[in-house]
Amino acid sequence: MMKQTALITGATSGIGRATAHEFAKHGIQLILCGRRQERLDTIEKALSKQTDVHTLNFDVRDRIKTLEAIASLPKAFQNIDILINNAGNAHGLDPIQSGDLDDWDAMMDINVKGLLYVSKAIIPQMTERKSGHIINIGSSAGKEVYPKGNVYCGSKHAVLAITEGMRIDLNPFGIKVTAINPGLVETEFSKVRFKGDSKADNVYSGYKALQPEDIAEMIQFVISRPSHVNIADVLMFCTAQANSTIVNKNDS
Ligand code: NDP
Ligand code: 8X3
Repeated sequence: MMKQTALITGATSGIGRATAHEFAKHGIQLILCGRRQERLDTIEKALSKQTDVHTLNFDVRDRIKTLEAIASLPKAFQNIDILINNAGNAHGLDPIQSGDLDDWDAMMDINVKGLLYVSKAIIPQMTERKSGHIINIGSSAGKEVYPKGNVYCGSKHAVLAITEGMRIDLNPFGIKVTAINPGLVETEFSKVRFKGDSKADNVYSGYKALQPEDIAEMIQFVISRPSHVNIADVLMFCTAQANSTIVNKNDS
């Protein structure tokens, strides 16, 4: 079988980085994207023993830079079989009446519009080849709104609607489209949400949260199904979490 190529956004941390490690184990050629070049270099160094790696440094909010970066790929990395739209974060946790406009811009621009810009750059080659698999990292927050989640939840509901739209429109081309929707995963997510405030330390304490590797293993499962099988939508919680608001913090 020909070597597969995957492009992962948000590969410098958390779920994206764990997915890069998981894919490398399976010999999948990697295009790793993010804004922090030093981290991309470190991951490239670690994984290039297992597979071929190319890094792209761009901010998904910048549509020109996004399109230019993907257009700059060397020939050996141009045919992308798997797109992991993962870059994103929550910014702030405030009631709607006191939310910060910069936080709102960041969430809509990165989680929603950034996902669209990256997809726009890659979908045409998939429709041309009549193959490909797009995996959008949504969230349980895309299925259930929680207090003070307002705009982050809105951005992830949008990711789910866009995922369904992609699946419909790309259906004639045999392209698979999947949403993976995790609950609480212990990454840098809460550090970013709380802008370095120590509130972030409490989010994953008192129970065993999902680890980024748990999501990466699910992604590997999803991409390795036979060609007639598409896992359309996955909701994943740690055992201690029942929904967006109920977490049993006494189970550890
Ligand atoms: P991390 O903060 O650990 O990773 C976020 C990644 O996104 C980083 O690699 C970061 O790279 C990248 N990123 C952020 N902003 C931009 C930008 N403007 N341009 C390019 N890349 C960007 O968080 P997670 O791994 O947890 O988050 C990954 C995805 O999973 C997100 O979409 C998040 O919403 C989703 N998710 C997370 C959950 C959780 O509980 N952790 C649960 C459900 C979903 P860099 O800063 O180098 O650009
Ligand atoms: C991340 C999970 O519950 O913090 O999307 O929104 S949550």
